[in-house]
Amino acid sequence: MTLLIVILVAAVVLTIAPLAYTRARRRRGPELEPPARPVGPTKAGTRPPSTRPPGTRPPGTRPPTGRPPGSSPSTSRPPAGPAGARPTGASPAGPGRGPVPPAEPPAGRGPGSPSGGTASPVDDREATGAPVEFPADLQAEIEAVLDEVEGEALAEEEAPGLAPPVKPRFRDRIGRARAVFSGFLSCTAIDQDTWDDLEEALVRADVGVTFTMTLLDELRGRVKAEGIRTSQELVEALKADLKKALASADRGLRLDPGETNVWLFVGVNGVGKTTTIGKLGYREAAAGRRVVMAAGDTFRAAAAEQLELWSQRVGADLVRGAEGSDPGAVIFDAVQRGASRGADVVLGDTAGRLHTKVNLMEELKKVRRVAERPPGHLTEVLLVIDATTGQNGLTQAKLFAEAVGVTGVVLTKLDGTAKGGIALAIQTELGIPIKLVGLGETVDDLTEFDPDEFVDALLDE
Ligand SMILES: Nc1nc2c(ncn2[C@@H]2O[C@H](COP(=O)(O)OP(=O)(O)OP(=O)(O)O)[C@@H](O)[C@H]2O)c(=O)[nH]1
Ligand SMILES: [Mg+2]
Repeated sequence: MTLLIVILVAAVVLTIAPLAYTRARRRRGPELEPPARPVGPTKAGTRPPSTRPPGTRPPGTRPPTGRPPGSSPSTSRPPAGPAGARPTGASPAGPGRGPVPPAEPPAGRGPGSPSGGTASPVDDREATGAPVEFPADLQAEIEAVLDEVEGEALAEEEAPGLAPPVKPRFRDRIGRARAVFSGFLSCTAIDQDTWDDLEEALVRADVGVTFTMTLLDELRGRVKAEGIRTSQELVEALKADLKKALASADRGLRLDPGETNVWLFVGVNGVGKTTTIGKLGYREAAAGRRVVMAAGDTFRAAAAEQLELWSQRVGADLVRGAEGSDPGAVIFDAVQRGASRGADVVLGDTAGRLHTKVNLMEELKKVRRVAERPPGHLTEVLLVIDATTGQNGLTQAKLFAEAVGVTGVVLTKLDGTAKGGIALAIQTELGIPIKLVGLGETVDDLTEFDPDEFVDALLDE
């Protein structure tokens, strides 16, 4: 009897055990199958989605080995756009012109995904896409394998760089400003008409009345003193005077090695701050520097989205906040992120402000104070001025310089205006060096301000 009972129990155990094992396997899924991961912009403090195939991450975007500390503004890395994230052509168009790279499917193998196999009708959690739970030891193993795979992909991705931007020539871009001087340049002798033509050209170029008068007086003096007789000699004397007026000791952008340099961009609405950050970020990344972009213009969501497009193109980290959130907090978080990633420079965007709104200027002062706080190392506050606004730019420069201190000017849209003379007014009246010039909307169209090249482009036939 006892023997019969033992045989029966053994038979039952042998039948049930394989069934139970099979069910357990179905519930867990295949070994090392990762859980579905979220997609979209990642919050600092969470693991970013592993959506990138190898070879698609631009340089300067290696994720930290540990997980970043939590912060309120969200941070994102460029998505794995197959082409959009890494321009290779010599003259890529700026964001907004080309299509936005499509978002890639999440790495987690969700239901119906090609690599995830077919959803098992046996397990409804898989069929509905509900997260699959893993035992702690298995989860650790999964993380280790994913880290290894991602590490290999990064090593591959960081090798190639961005194609350096192609420097535009002033002469090719400032046709409208050149045209203003055509009457003066066609003079064949030095007579009253010549002086009238020159005065008119300087005024139309928006050099400013004060500077125009000073310049004309000085030239008349030189004509007498140096015995200048031909119009050609007069043009050469004018060029020399203009170059002297624009000569400035320091036009370089300060970037201290080993520091989390912060460059803030300020200026009124629509002057080109965000576009300049995009172009400059591209240039810095192409030179092998790690760039973080901070969407400090929190007044409208579109501003952060515009910067996000640029960050994707450049391969820079982006830190942004919710619409209407504190811009200082965004800059703070961007600096922290830059420091933790060993970034060379944080490019801080700010809202376009009307200089008449004192409270907005106060906010900008606050942003500056945040940017100065270690580990932040504020090395540039660049005032972006739209050259088409002419003398109005001078008023802006005065107000911004008073409020936040300005280390240099970026003069944008010089390609579409006759009023390039504002460059002279800013430098001669305020003593603020023009450091960069925008000569168009694409990523290539930002260049250092070379006064000699500028003056020659204006006045050479
Ligand atoms: N032609 C030309 N257009 C430019 C240049 N720089 C910027 N732009 C254009 O100017 C427009 C405004 O540029 P944004 O970068 O959005 O200006 P912003 O200062 O950030 O504007 P807000 O965010 O509204 O304060 C965009 O259409 C740019 O493409 C330039 O150097 N030349
Ligand atoms: Mg902007």
